[in-house]
Amino acid sequence: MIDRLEELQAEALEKVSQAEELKDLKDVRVAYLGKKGPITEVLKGMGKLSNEERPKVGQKANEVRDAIKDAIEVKEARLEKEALDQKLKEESIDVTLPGRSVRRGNRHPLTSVTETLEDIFIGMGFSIAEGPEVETDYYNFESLNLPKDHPARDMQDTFFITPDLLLRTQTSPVQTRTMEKHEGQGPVKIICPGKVYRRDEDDATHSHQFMQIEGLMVDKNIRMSDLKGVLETFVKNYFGEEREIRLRPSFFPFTEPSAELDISCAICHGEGCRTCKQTGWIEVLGTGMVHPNVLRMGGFDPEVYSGFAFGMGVERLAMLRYGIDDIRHFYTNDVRFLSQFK
Ligand code: 2U9
Repeated sequence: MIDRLEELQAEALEKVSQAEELKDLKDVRVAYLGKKGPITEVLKGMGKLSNEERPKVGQKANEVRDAIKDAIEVKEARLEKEALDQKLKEESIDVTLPGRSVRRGNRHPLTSVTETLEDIFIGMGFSIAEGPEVETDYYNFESLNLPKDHPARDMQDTFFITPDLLLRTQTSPVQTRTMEKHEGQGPVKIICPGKVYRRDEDDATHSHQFMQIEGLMVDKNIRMSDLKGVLETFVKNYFGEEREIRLRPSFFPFTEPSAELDISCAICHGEGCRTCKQTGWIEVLGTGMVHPNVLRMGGFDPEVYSGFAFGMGVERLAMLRYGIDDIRHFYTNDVRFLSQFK
């Protein structure tokens, strides 16, 4: 029996040394060490042996089993390592190859200009207020001192949805709504950025949909000098320290007195050129002291409170800053245009 065991060991070790794949080793393990294998058979037959022989055969069987097991494990480890080395060799990555660069997008110029404007006014203590783009006749017109027969309410200028519902023509309704929420208590200090709609024919300077930022400050003792200080700070921040401002009388139904704010032309420095139409000045926004009727409709007592408001078109401000000559560039999504604002 001892001889048979030694024979089996030699046979198994030979097969282990010939094994080329992990699968071959698995076969050897099943064939020699498995439940139905020859060594198990030997161990099962030990009952028939004499008391003297039994321990010797038992010990030998264990030795043979351990030797085969060890040989399989050593070979297994070697084959696994070889397989891994081979895999690493085949799948090696050249880390020195330059990567494929991803094209980075950028904010839409109207978004970045809006954010710049917001930052400037937030820096002066204003908060941002938003409201619906579909408005009622009351908030868009009536509450802003635009009575029923006012030409701005003409069907020609406004997108009406029903006789009482329309697409807002300015962001001013947001300001009346905010005033109402304050229930007659100041201060109100807000800017309202957002889309507005007008029944204009689209051309280089007009669009039926555009963006506005309007501002409103209401408190006790607000004067025209506050208006001028805030707007001058805004102009110097947005257009540059060297820009001068001037206020030119104008008319809006919701402000009294009303004015247009001009900035000095950066191209000709006041000499007169094509950009400023030979005037030396460029119109930037409309402004004025809030009309007493508008304060009253917003829930504020015009005997106690006063305020100023202003409104500007974001596209126009972006066009002035970047020298863009056609408003339609903002809406046609030509990447050659958009990617210049990184
Ligand atoms: C309330 C009271 C007053 C907002 C104002 C302007 C003057 C103005 C235009 C600029 C170019 C609109 O985009 S544009 O076409 N806006 O000139 N807007 S004062 O006045 C208000 C707003 C709300 C309660």
